Amino acid sequence: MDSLAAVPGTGPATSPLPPVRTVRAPKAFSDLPADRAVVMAILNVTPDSFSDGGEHIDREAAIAHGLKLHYGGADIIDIGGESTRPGHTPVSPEEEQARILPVIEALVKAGALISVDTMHVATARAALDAGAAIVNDVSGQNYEPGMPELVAERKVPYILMHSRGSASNEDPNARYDDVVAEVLAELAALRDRFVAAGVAPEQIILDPGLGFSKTGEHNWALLRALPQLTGLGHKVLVGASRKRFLGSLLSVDGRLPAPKERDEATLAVTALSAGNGAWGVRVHDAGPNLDAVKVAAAWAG
Ligand code: PMM
Repeated sequence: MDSLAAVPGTGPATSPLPPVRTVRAPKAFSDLPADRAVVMAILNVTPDSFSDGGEHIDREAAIAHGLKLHYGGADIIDIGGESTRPGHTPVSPEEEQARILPVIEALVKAGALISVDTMHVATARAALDAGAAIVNDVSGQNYEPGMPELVAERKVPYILMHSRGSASNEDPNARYDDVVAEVLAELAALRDRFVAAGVAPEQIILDPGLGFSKTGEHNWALLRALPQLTGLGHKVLVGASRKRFLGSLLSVDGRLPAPKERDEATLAVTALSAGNGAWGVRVHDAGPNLDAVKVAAAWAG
């Protein structure tokens, strides 16, 4: 016991040594590791997100959780103030900003690299002014006018996620003859519109948008097609964490495990995504996912 306690991260809670995952996290996009997939940790400052909704709506709780993610293995913290869950209550950009800006400022001060998860140009701009370094936009085809111009002007990385407009698998748009071919074509067309507006191709990170206008079968087909997606020539981000299709996979007698009971399945998706060329994974539980991407990198050699 005593000899184990000399190994960082294995000691009791009172050990003077910090846990091994307490790394110096990247402060700029250019500091992100290139030898393994990147871990983007989710921080929803919302009352109604499907997994962590309501847990961090209080500002102090959100900052505390962000610090835990920052010191616990996250390379990037993705901060959002509006849930995308089906049936969510839309929030005004003003309310969204009131929720997230103080949290962004505090975490930037602590040295964290922040992306802002927003569909609103005004919120993206305010978040960048507050120190965020990346824009994560889940609006897909319905992006707000002015978003490409803002991203071009600020020269920041932009996560362009596929969506036909809804985070519901019951979305009437969730119909495809060939989900892989259609999602790839729609992402490429959107990418071309952003590039035409002056965004450099290197700024664009593509995301298949698992669960957004997609059923579980669509999600699995897109995960299987990761090598084709990376073949479009951009970094690719995968957001599977705790999502319903993992719940359906694990369900027994029709009972779906709660979102937090899907973390081990999430780790499996993380390792396989990293092993199939994903640049990054967007996850709730930073530390274990960091371990998983390290395993995938070691495996790949
Ligand atoms: N999923 C959600 C929210 N934002 N952003 C990207 N880029 N990719 C995703 O898959 C994605 C996202 C919904 O999940 P949450 O409610 O846990 O944040």
